[in-house]
Amino acid sequence: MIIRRKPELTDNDVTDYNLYRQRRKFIQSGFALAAGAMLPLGFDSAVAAGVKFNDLKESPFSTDEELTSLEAITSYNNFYEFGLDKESPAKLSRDFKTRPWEISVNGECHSPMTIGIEDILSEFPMEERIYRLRCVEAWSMVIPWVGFPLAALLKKVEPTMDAKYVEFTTLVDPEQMPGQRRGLFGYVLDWPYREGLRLDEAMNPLTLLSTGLYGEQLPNQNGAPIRLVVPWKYGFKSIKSIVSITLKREQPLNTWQAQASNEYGFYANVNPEVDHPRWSQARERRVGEFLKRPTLPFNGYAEQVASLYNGMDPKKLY
Ligand SMILES: Nc1nc2c(c(=O)[nH]1)N[C@H]1C(S)=C(S)[C@@H](COP(=O)(O)O)O[C@H]1N2
Ligand SMILES: [Mo]
Repeated sequence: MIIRRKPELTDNDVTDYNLYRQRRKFIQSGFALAAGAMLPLGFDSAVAAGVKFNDLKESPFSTDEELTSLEAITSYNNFYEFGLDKESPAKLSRDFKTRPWEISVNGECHSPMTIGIEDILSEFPMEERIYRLRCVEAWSMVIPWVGFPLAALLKKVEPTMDAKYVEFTTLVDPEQMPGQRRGLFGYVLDWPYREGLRLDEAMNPLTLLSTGLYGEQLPNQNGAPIRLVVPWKYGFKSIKSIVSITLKREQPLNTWQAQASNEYGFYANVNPEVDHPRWSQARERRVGEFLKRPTLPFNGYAEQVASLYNGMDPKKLY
């Protein structure tokens, strides 16, 4: 499959995308004929050029908040394999090869498998889900992800009774990922980047494996060809460019926890009341906005996920 490079979009295109979404909602609400009659000719062709995924299901879990611009989502990134600042990933991941790509799903399961990205794209119906992403650094974005529930993939491998956790790892390839070359940035994580979820968190319908955003395949800097999105947790849990998913008996150690266990824990649920040791988590800056806004418990997803943590020490859940 040919991967097109992301065309440069303007503010105008973002507006178009918002219109495109509104129109699709309208059509789905049963007014297709009326909508067809009312919309100006040429509207479709004005936006369709940038849309790679067809037949996207729209998700009931989406927020209707205003989208962060594609420009911001693809130029302000955390992806340490491609550099330590926010601008480097877009530049240094430009030639990153995401085809062929395989993910191994293994560990405590009855039917382990290795599946290629093309099979993932054709086997799992893709949805558009508009989620907030909240970074521990106190900024946030609203991103129209394309993806499918992680639960659908995990069910395929049939977890055993002993599977209690899921571990994810990112590709290791220092040739392609300059951040993995010792010494180049003077600061190196213990690669591969690793993340973990409890099995019930992984099976929660909000937990998404994402293969795209803004209707197109994922840009490299956002974790192509496939990354995790766990909207009620800090952004570092949403691991990019995944090559393996392992069902485990024991709680896995994630990269940031291993790096600085005084600052990062396993659960990393967004909690405005528990400060990061070096700064407050009470407020956040939506990228593109000037004034900060209050941060919501569980990033606004408390209704769906707070019950996963009943009876647990809330201080442990940051
Ligand atoms: N492999 C890998 N995944 C990663 C990271 C990383 O450095 N490497 N950074 C994390 C952090 S801290 C955040 S906030 C999100 C950012 O995702 P975005 O660039 O798509 O906004 O990716 C997460 N996933
Ligand atoms: Mo982050």
